[in-house]
Amino acid sequence: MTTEAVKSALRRQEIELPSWAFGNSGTRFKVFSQPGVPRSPEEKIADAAVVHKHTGVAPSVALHIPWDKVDDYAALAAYAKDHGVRLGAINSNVFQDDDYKLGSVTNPDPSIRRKATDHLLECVDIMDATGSRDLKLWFSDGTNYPGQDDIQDRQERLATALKEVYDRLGADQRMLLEYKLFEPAFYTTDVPDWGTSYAHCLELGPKATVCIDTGHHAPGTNIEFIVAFLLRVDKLGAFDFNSRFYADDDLMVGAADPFQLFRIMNEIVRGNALDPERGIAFMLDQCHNIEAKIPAIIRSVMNVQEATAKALLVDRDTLRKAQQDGDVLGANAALMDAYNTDVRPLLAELRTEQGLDPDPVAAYQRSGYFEQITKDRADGRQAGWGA
Ligand code: LRH
Ligand code: MN
Ligand code: MN
Repeated sequence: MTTEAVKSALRRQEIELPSWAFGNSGTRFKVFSQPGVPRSPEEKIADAAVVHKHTGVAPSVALHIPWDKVDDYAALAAYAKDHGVRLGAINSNVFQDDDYKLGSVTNPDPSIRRKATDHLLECVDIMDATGSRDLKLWFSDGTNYPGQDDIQDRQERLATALKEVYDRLGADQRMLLEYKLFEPAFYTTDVPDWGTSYAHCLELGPKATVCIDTGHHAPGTNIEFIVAFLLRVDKLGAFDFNSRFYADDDLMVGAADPFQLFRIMNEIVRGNALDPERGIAFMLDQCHNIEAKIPAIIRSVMNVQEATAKALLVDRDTLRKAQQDGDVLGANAALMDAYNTDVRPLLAELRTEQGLDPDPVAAYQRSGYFEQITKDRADGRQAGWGA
């Protein structure tokens, strides 16, 4: 690919920001508060717009309901538009009510299953108002002890609820089914892996696809293989990007394992799946517990861009030839050459061409935005993970 072609692909790239990453967060031991943190969905959107302003590639914000509950979602979409961004995926939340102790859509109690499914349907109503394309579902449902509930019945209950919500989707709306190995359930989880998600999506139809959260696997899982498999069968819908050292750490994407991120983006480029037209949503799903949030999100966006630039630089002809010749070392070298390229000058040049500062973090630090929000948001209740 020529440098111009690489730049043009990078210019079209889009990365979606999670509203909740701008709120306070922590672990189950402590939630830390930071100065200037948003107090409302509008302020989260304003912060996301600042990330977009400095990077140029983050034009949408995902909402989490009810964390981002407002009376008028159409007005919230208009607010986003006024700030130069749009509302993205609607994330459902059926994991924080006392009612969901034994599960949401897989709960043994039909009235709780009804309540959970109604929430998912309400999220589709919200999508109608915001113009969002994607409904993202993640279920904390599972059990802690062998025998606690019937595993097969729970799969049946899950399929029933998914079908009801799937049937409610509009022509241009989609369902993303996210999986996670464990946590908060410790024995069984009802959607624990990509295979389970894929099987349910297949049963549902073309509007249901898998969401890969990079922090939701057993250690050592080959995520790029999952990407390759799902791309081939057109069932990859989205990523929740973040990085992890141990479990669902939700650290900045590219921080723990930039090589893994490159390998994932390499499959995306290989499968011609980078362009927004292809319909794969590249979202962040992170928590910035101890670091300043806005610059951490800018850094995360840049990390995705760097991995993408390296993947675009892979010499596909050389790689293909080496693969066909059985040249193991040559093929590996073709990949590593691209990975080991310093793409920061290329990205700085691209930003300058786009009228952006070549160093988005420095530009943000100089902008005075942090000082301003620290003053403006001194009073009132800050948004937190879970509120
Ligand atoms: C679950 C998860 C899911 C939720 C988000 C807050 O661990 O990754 O995507 O919606 O965290
Ligand atoms: Mn996630
Ligand atoms: Mn997670």
